[in-house]
Amino acid sequence: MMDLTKIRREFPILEQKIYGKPLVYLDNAATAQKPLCVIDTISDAYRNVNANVHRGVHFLSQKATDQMEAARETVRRFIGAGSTEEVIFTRGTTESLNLLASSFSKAFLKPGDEIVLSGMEHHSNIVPWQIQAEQYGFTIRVIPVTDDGLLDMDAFRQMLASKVKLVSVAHVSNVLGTVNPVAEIIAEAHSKGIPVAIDGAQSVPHMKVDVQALDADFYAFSGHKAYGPTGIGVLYGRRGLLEQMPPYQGGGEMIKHVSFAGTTYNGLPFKFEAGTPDYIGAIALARALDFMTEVGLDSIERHERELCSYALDALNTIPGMRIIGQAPDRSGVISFLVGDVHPADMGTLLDKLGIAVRTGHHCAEPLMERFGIPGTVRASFAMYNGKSEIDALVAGIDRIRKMF
Ligand code: 7TS
Repeated sequence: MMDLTKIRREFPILEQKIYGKPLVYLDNAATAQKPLCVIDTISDAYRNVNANVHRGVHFLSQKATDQMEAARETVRRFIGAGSTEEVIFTRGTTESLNLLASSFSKAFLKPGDEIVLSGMEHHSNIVPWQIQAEQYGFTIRVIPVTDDGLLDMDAFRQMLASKVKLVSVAHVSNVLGTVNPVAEIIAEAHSKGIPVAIDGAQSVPHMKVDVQALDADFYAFSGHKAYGPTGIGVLYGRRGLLEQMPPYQGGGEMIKHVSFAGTTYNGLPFKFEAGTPDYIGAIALARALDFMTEVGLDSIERHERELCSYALDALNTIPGMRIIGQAPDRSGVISFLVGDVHPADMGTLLDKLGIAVRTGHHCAEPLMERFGIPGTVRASFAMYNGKSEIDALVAGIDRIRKMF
């Protein structure tokens, strides 16, 4: 059992009052709040450790480098990667996917090739591929989404018959909460020799992820959604593939030797980390991941799933409630519409009650189009949310509904 009172004490922002009402923070899929240990780690690192990494002989530079590389090891362990050479620090999921799209396309994709995405992707797993498709002439195919908000796996299997060179899909949908069967997707693709990239932005904060057990070839996530700081994220990549891929950006750190006659690149993972990295962010991300480990990934997942089914039951009692996404296997994200109330109106009025939700298309416009809706209201949960907050949400929605 999770001790919610104890956990909530670690998150000072949750004590805030909004318009005189206790903050009910249900926008965790956008970003999670930070525990004191992460805030303190950032402060301590700037006070006591700060110096540029990987280039100084002096004491502080060594110390910062050691802590950054220890952070890489923490990430490796947390996601079950085989080697720290396979753990690339980026600015977040978006940069991880842009790096992947850019370098993978340059190395492996040509006109006539295909890649497979899904109809429930975040724009950051769509647009980077469209940009590269313009340059390299490959075709993007899309796994359809069923009425319940699941991937159409039969359609997916049929797509693999052709010239597919990569599959890239979300582990968990940021709109529907659907947990996609990524182990099955990876096994199916691998049986045809096709590598698979997973967008883990909405999974890593909520469940135990093991990239080797999944046999994923690439796995991307953001620190800020996993109780870590903004501006830091990770791209895991299988060594054999990363070695064949060209650098994403050029600059310091990513080179072995530079001359105007020609330049040689650094080894993994530094080949993909041009410029001064966010080493303070990396150190604080490691603290956030350790914090999650201390609380327990199993406990976090169990708690959030319980909260989600409690919320679904309660929301379904509201007249006019329409939940978008009915997957049996789901994570703590619930999108909904109520009667004719516009999502933006619902969000604005909930805010007046101190309840933070997100409204709109959630950077998944193709998915909105699929369901024929302009947007949704979305409540999303984290380890520190409790049933009383769901009760506040449900009471708030019911009150607002009656105003229309
Ligand atoms: N992929 C998924 C599945 C996401 O949910 C998000 C962010 C991203 C990628 C991009 O992550 P970033 O950290 O690089 O921005 N999703 C959301 C959201 O649902 N509301 O705000 C951000």
